[in-house]
Order: sequence, then C-alpha cells, then structure tokens
Amino acid sequence: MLKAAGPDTVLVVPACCTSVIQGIYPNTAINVPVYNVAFATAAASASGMSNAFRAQGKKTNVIVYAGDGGTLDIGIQALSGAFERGTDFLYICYDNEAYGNTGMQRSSGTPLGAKTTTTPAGKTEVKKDIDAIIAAHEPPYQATACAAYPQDLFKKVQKALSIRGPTFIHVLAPCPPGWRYSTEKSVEIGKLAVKSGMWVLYEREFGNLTITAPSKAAIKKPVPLEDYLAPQGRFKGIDAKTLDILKQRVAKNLQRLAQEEAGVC
Ligand SMILES: Cc1ncc(C[n+]2csc(CCOP(=O)(O)OP(=O)(O)O)c2C)c(N)n1
Ligand SMILES: [Mg+2]
Repeated sequence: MLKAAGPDTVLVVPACCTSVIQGIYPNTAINVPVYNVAFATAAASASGMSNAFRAQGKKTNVIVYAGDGGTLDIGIQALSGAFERGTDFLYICYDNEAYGNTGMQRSSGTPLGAKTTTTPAGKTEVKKDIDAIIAAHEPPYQATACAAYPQDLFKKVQKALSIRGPTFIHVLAPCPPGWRYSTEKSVEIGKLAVKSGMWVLYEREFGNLTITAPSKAAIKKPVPLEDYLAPQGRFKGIDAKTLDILKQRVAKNLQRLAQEEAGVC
C-alpha cells in the first residue's frame, strides 16, 4: 500500500493492530508521517488534514488505515460524513474480521459462524455489508482486495489515489492467531477466501463494477466453501444449518455482483 502511495503520504491510524505494528517513535516501521487518532475519529481527522493540505495547494495523499472494528463499527459515523462531504482522501479498511488488538472480540465484520473470544459458540449474526453502505454514498472509486494478492492491491491503491474525492478499499487480511491457523498458511487462506467466493475482488469506478481477475474463476466455478473454512480453527464444529446459510449467501453475493457487472440489475 505504501509502495503504491509513495513518499508524499500521511497515514491516519485509529486504535488497531497497526498502531502496535508501526512501533514507537522515533523507531517506527513506517517511513511516512503517521497520525494516531482516537478510535472513532479517523475519517474526521483525515478530512481536516486533507482540507488543510488542499488549501495550501499540496497534493499529499491522506490515507486512513483502519481495522474492521474502527470502520464497520465505531468509525462508521465519521466515515459516512467524510464520504458525504466528498473529502479528498483514501480510506483503507483492513479487515481481519474481529477486534484483533484487544484479543479477537467479535465485530460486525465477523462472519456468521466464526468463533471469537466473545462468540465462543460461533457468531449468530451475518457480516455487515460495509461495501454496500459505502456504495450508497456513490464515491468515485471503491474496491475490494486481499492481502494474498499484493499486486492487485498495489494497482487499486494507485488508482484510488489518482482519483479526486473519497475513495475506499476494503482489504481482507487473514489473521493467524485470530482465525486459528498457522502463519505460513496466510497466503493460501487468503486465496481460498477468493477462490471459494467468500471474498470477491472487484472495483466500482464511477458506478461501474468490474470483477477483478482472480474472482472471475470463482464466479464460474467456486471451490467448495469447506476448503476455506476447514483449515481455520474459528470455524471448527460449525453446524450444518449455519454452513448452509453461509453457502447460500456466498452464492447469492456472487450472482448479485456478476449481474451488476453484466448490467442486469
Ligand atoms: C474508544 C475506544 N474503545 C476501545 C478501545 C480499545 N481498542 C483498541 S484497539 C481495539 C480493537 C480494534 O479492532 P479493529 O479496528 O478491527 O483493528 P485490529 O485490532 O483488528 O487491527 C480496541 C477495542 C480504544 N482504544 N478506544
Ligand atoms: Mg480487526
């Protein structure tokens, strides 16, 4: 993401795993200025920052980098406000499907059936569709990505930053301790999320949807959802009814996106 953005970039990071990973000043692991802000305020802080830069005639990229808890739950009001105002910034939500930094509590991004420390028997609600909520703001660009496909993510970050206005990229970020699998399987798990259709890669540019290459195969013939779920401890013991609902939702979502791309709906 930072490689695509280049050095003239400022990151706005609310409380999340990233605020730990970045390290402590002056030994930070991130080579651009990072503004750590209170959990609920990322998009509002970035709005002020972007307006200040633009007023000075500067094109500096303002990127919010926030988790699913900070985006789908606690930051959603500020996020909606910034998108409605047309703030010139890129909002990236990296989604590990729970509150990772505080011990993997469920978030509204946690999928149905997944075990977290606060849903030990599996989550009974479905994942919130933040992408549909963002789409309702009619931004000039929004996309999904996955950490297992870094070149795709690179291209999408470059494109988002080349467009003026509020842009959004939702990145699935497999999390070994939280999803309960061993670290070396991260890329494989991310690819299985896409190949099974549980995560669909696409971009919507000025309202026009394009499914990104790795997801085209999943639309034609997805791998069984069990291939994605079985290696993860968080789905261990999922009951047949929940599995069936998940499968139906995956199929419906793939169909809905394929139809949108074809202009059928
Ligand atoms: C107002 C407020 N409530 C709670 C916390 C504690 N807290 C810090 S990080 C975090 C979890 C963030 O989850 P997410 O946004 O998904 O990012 P992740 O940790 O998974 O990277 C929580 C609950 C806080 N810092 N501020
Ligand atoms: Mg998270």
